[in-house]
Amino acid sequence: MKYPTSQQLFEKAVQYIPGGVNSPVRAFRAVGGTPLFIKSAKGAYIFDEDGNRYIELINSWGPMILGHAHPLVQQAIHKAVEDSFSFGAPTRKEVEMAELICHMVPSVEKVRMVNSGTEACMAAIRLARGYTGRDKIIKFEGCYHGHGDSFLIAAGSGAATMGIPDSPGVTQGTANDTLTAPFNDLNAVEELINANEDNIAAIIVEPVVGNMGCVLPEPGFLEGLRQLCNKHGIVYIFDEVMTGFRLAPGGAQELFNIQPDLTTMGKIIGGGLPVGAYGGKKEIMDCVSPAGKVYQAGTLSGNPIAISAGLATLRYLYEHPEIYQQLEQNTRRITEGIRKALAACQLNFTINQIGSMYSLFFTEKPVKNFSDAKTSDTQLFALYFHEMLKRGVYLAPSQFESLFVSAALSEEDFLHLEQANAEALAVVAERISIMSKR
Ligand code: KE4
Repeated sequence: MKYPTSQQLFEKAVQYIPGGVNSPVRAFRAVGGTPLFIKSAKGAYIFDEDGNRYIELINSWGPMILGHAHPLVQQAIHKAVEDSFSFGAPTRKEVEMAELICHMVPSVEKVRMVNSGTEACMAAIRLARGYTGRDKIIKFEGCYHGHGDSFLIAAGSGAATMGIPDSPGVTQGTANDTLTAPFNDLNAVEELINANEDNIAAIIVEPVVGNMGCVLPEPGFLEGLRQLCNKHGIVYIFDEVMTGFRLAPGGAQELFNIQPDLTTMGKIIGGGLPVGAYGGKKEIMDCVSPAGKVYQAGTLSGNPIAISAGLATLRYLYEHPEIYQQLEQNTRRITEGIRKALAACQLNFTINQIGSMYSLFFTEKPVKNFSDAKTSDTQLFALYFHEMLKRGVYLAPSQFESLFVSAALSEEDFLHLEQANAEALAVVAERISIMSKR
């Protein structure tokens, strides 16, 4: 039987699904061409419906830190399905998951499981508002905290990729309660606080940003936000949906030694299945229903299959902390190869990297906030993206996304990546040379 190709599937998909995809950034709108329809994945590789194999540097936007279909995670899922799929009642596994998260992330004294990072972030700001009795929140331009209305203001990730950082459908009333500042700009935050004294419930930040591409906090920035939150009674929320359990067993807050009041989590804690979570100080979390009055609920929250996949993943990371050094080395190996290729082509583009996250920005400026990131040449990025795809490497189809390196890459994969980057960036350099002669 001849199976439909990605092209045929996409032509059909657009008849039934908006834009043919169930999440916008997958549509290749920013890079052009037909999105790949993925058939399977294993370790460091994904396989599309046309029988092509790619080395994978998206890893489902973060969850597949161990690589795809890790045997331990697979076994945990297979075992869990034997006991049926969903009960809508408390289970032993949810207690084990909560205990493990609290152990790995000490600032989290209590935690509530939900089904996505969006849910976790929506719940966290509702909780901050309920706890403080205040209305406004501060977020940062280019940061993305899911598609909750309050966050689709100057949002990064797919919203930035699609050129709609401020989405239609978000009411002015909602937008009025979301204040924004440039990432890494403490003065701008202080000005917002002074202009809205005693009415700011929370500051929510990606401690390392993934959603404008990978952007690191400047020294003192995260600590400065901590001090401002202490001084003004503001709830400090680390959105660690991406960085949690990726940058260290305890996430970015372990790496930077900062204690937020609340942390939102997702991706890795589901091991590839739909899981989110929010947690933090007992005093704040005990305001969540039914312990307190801040309402939040979910039919599939704590789903036993998803929790089993997440538990297997987290337990492996907890029991093998050496993996984080390996991930850092793997990622530096890739970025060093890119630096070599850029130098060989006399290109001076910017690379940001931390742990197993990195981005190559097609700009010569340092990238420390969203304005810097937007100086990138997205046309050159699109050319690079497709040149890498041709060479069997699957990158995020947007300049405004971080890449995620898994532990599954082999020596052969590193050599392949180095060669592909050298060739793809030579094509980019050639294009620049042609353009400059016009
Ligand atoms: P989800 O609702 O997509 O599980 O999580 C939302 C979210 C919250 N916070 C951060 C820091 C995030 O990165 C995300 C989601 N990340 C994007 C990738 N940039 C998900 C990919 C997509 O939207 O398809």
